[in-house]
Amino acid sequence: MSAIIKKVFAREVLDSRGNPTVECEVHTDSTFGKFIVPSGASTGQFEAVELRDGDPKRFHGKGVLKAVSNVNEIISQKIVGMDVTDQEGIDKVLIELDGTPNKGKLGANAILSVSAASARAAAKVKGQHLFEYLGNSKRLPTPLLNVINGGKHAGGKLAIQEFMIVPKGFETFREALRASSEVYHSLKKYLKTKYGSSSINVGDEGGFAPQIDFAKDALSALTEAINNAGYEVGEHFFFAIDSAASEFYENGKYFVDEKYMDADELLNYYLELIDDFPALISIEDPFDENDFEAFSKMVKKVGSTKAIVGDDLTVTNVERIQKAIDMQSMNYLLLKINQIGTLTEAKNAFNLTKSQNWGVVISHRSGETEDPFIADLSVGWGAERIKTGAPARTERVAKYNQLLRIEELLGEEAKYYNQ
Ligand code: 2PG
Ligand code: MG
Repeated sequence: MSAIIKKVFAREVLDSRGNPTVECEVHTDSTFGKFIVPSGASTGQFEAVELRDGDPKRFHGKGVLKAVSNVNEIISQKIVGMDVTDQEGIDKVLIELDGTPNKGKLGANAILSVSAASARAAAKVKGQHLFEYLGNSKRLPTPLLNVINGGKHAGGKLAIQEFMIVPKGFETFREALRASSEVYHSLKKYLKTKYGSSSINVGDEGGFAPQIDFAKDALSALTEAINNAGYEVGEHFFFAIDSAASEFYENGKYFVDEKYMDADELLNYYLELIDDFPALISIEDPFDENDFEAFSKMVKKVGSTKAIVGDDLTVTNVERIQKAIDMQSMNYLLLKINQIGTLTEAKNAFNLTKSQNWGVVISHRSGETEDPFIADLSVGWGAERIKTGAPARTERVAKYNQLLRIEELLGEEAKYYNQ
């Protein structure tokens, strides 16, 4: 089967929030691969640029026709004729063609659409499943399921953006997902009884967006839900949070749980939360994205037992990850391919993180699509964890369902991380 790229074509489609995004198809003579680019809301200041048209007459300025035309008119000319299995070569051309440090010229959305669609097409050319093409690992990641949405992903007062359940006490991914779905539904029942029916409206990532004001009440609700579903906190389920703290940081102060705090006070706040909820095993972006120092203090305090995860801090960018290594600011990377724009650069970020024996969470965005690419990526690369929302809403479930299929395909060889 010829591996030569014959056509590269992009179009504007919608994401899960109803905003436009880029879908790209990369064709060879006999097959093609496609990819739809996701989009964040609590985006890090140092992420690669998502190119938007800014034309107020279309999609309130959010159109992506420029990015689409950059694929169709500029990128395609350089990529057509290349070997689709040469991922590094393709990504190198994309990076050089853009020529800026933040992909601001062509747009990381344009660039990533081609990079990831190429991988899909290449897997087909080689007759492999995407996860096999991407890497050799056969482990299924532990999911972090975001079942209570706060911050920018919901309309309530909860400052902390994500309250996640982590099913660790299970033999297989399928069992872990089943139990998580049970907890999700038992949470729905609990929230409705305790906080009223408007509390079961959902946020951007499919988790409930209840009128809860304090983080400890959200974690207590998770505890109740887990117990009511017949499971034990600290045995079957653990907790993870994503503070996305840059979103509630202004002029040197963080506003959480109706209080203004400086970085030291916020650190104490987290330590108390951990004391009250020892099953809280992972804290993402606990401080502002520029405060490597505060992250580092947190690692010193709890890093031997807790995952301190860099997302907005490191934005899947090797330079920022290197700074986090130099300052020992984290011990887990949140990896989002659209933060950096090509698979090769995302892989470099992964490898650099692994050189420290740190863990990796492969993550969705709050604006997602039906594309399950990151499910395959998490298995192929062997990431310990995946973060892809609640076990509800198709753009989230698409990834979990793909992991079920992969686990089935791997049969005896499949292993569930339980990390
Ligand atoms: C995050 C993500 C995904 P967003 O902060 O980790 O949950 O949110 O895509 O809005 O940046
Ligand atoms: Mg985050």
